[in-house]
Amino acid sequence: MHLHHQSLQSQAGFLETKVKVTSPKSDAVTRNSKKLENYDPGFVCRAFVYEGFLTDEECDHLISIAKYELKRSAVADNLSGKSKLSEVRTSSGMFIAKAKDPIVAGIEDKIATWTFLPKDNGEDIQVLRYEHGEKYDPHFDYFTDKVNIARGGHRIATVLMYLSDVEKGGETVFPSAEVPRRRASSSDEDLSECAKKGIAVKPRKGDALLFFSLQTSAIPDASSLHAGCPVIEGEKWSATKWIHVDSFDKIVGDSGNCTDRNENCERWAALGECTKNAEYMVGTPELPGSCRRSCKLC
Ligand SMILES: O=C(O)CCC(=O)C(=O)O
Repeated sequence: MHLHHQSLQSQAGFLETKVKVTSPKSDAVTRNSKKLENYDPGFVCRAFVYEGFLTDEECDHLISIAKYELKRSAVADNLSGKSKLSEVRTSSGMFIAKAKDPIVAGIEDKIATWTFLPKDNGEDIQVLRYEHGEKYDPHFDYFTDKVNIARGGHRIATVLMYLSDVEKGGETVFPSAEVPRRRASSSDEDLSECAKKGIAVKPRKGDALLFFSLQTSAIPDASSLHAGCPVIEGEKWSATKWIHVDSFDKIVGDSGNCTDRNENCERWAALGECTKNAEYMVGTPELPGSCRRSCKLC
């Protein structure tokens, strides 16, 4: 896991980039795009911070929609996939329906532009409030249960938008992330002890963090383990957009034979079997095939 900072020069263009890496040893590096030309060619970025991704108005708007609807946050049970309350996650939150209003739709457009991932693949934005001492312990955003993967497949990426500054604590930390090899040292006294246990991002109103939970080969990336550190002073507001590998909006009903009847369907479909072996994979309306879901017929 490497962390890049990007700054928004204009809403339309993301060309000018700045890289800032905050390390466990409290080092911080800022590189401009020129210096990046000499950067390690084997370098693979899996996390990015976009400075000023949201305007103050967008941040305040999300908070104003959420603030009277908050409920204690839940986590998904690893085996059953069912939602449950847990001391692992003590924030409060709520979901805002996709494209609820023009401002929300505009934020979703920006996320799609930044991530190159379709809007359909995203879940509703979840707004979270962390009060003093509240946190989210280290976890992965990809699922290990079958229930949650059924809709849209694995979560591939997360965009975490900070809607407020936090006086102390509340950082997002990646405890298993690889520390970049080349960096200058300078201290960052501001980080909490929790944040010093990994590569950390300090919440700043309007900034957004994008990280990938799957490797480029589509297998889960263990270095994406991350946590929301306890808030020590102040209050933290954030908004999360989880993005899946496939459409989260597509209705997968029990009816209409929209199912895979073989666990290899997805792999076969990726190998082109939906066309090469259409009789088995797709079938006909009278005699539906075995991999209609993976062949994207529904
Ligand atoms: O609030 C944070 O910094 C982390 C939130 C998080 O891990 C999540 O929403 O998946």
